[in-house]
Amino acid sequence: MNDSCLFCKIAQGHIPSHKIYENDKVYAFLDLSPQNEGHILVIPKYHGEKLKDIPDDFLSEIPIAVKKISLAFEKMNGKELEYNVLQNNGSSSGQVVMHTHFHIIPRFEGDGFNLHFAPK
Ligand code: DGP
Repeated sequence: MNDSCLFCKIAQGHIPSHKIYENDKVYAFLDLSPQNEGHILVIPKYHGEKLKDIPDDFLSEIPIAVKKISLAFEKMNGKELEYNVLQNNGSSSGQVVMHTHFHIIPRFEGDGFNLHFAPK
């Protein structure tokens, strides 16, 4: 963990967040600037800027956490959560917070949200 990193501080509870899920390797919380209702961030409890910096034993927990969160949503709401998982890797891809994180962006029929990756 890095004392000057925003997401390290959040994972350690030094900065408040709305926790969604946690285990010894990952922390998941609501995004402060949601792209859609219920936008969640999942981060490793290991400080590394980019995907390549994260040890496999932390990284491998991320998709498992995504699955657990989606199943918890389904159990609570009686319907399946549909979503995009997005990881901005590097500033030119849109990464602003330099602690590796994965966005879970819930999707709803007709929400008008348009993810497109083709260069302009
Ligand atoms: P990215 O552009 O991929 O680096 O996304 C960073 C995300 O982090 C962005 O969607 C907003 C979110 N964020 C930034 N600061 C905070 C914060 O202090 N708390 C929470 N919960 N989310 C934050």
